Amino acid sequence: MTSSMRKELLDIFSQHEGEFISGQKISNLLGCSRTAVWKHIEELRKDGYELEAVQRKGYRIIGTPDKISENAIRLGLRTTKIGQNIHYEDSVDSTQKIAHQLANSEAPNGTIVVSDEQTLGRGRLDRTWYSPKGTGIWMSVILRPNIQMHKAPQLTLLTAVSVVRGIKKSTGIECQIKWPNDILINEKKCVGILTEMQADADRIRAVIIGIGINVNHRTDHFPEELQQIATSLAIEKGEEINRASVMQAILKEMEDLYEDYLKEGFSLVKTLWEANAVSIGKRIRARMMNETVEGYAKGITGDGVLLLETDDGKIRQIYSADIEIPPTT
Ligand code: BTX
Repeated sequence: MTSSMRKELLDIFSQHEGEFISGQKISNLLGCSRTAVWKHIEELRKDGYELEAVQRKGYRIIGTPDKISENAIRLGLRTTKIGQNIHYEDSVDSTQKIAHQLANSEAPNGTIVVSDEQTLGRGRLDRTWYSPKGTGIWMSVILRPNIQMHKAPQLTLLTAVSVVRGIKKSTGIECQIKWPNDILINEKKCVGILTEMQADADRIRAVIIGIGINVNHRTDHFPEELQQIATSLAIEKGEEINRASVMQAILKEMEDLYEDYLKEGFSLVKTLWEANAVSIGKRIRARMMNETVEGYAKGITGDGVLLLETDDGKIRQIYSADIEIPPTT
């Protein structure tokens, strides 16, 4: 079966999710014989899709393989912009790098770059992000918001909220956000978010949001230095998780929240973010480039800046830092 035929067939199933579609209807839509339809269905089964076939009703998909190919992401994706243009590769150095190139060549708002593996996944401040093959979600989303440049960090917080809500909806797992960009489960890091920008002097051309999610890693999959601090959705849930469904749920949350944000501003994101943040109301230590400050995390400003009350009662605005929650004595 050609890949375009497979895509068309998956599109048909996607448009009728959960319903049976008769072999005759599929043959009409694809413009091929009933025998050819049967062969295409067998090909999908070989690809790992579980199809139920019932006489006089037809076929329906009841299980999808844990693949994050373009087709797998598309089947069941309920967005209209974010994720509609998918750039997928089996292996890349960093999806951020490709997304920057695509953003430079006019890729539309909502384009996503996804890979099954990253050989040089990037974290903040030139740190590395461990992104082995077949286990995680490694993706970059290109947005082209018409907002003032200083507001771009709000999109990191918007993404964190979307990821937490998408993971909850697709797996039932509750995550917490640690300002500004870590997502933790039981105090271990499961997701990292990296926001970068392409801008002219006074205008954002593109915001490129990298999202890395440990999905099906077992503890011994992580390098030793990460085993105590990192976790995956599968470790926390105790079962393998379908990466495409998690990705689809996140993209849907992100699109809905992004539309609200562009219309109404930051207030909904702020409320949802604070409701899911682990550090707010707690004593924290903020490690910055040149100093470390301790105090109580009071909340975030409308611009997504962290407010920290130090022991002498002063409020510090923290723009960029690594946050630790010191053990209580
Ligand atoms: P960060 O700088 O906050 O976190 C990086 C730190 O997290 C590392 O120094 C290491 O201690 C730890 N770490 C590395 N890999 C993992 C992992 N898989 N799980 C848990 N902890 C880890 C966070 O940066 C931003 C990461 C963004 C990753 C995405 S993936 C798609 C996109 N492409 C790309 O190159 N980066 C982004």
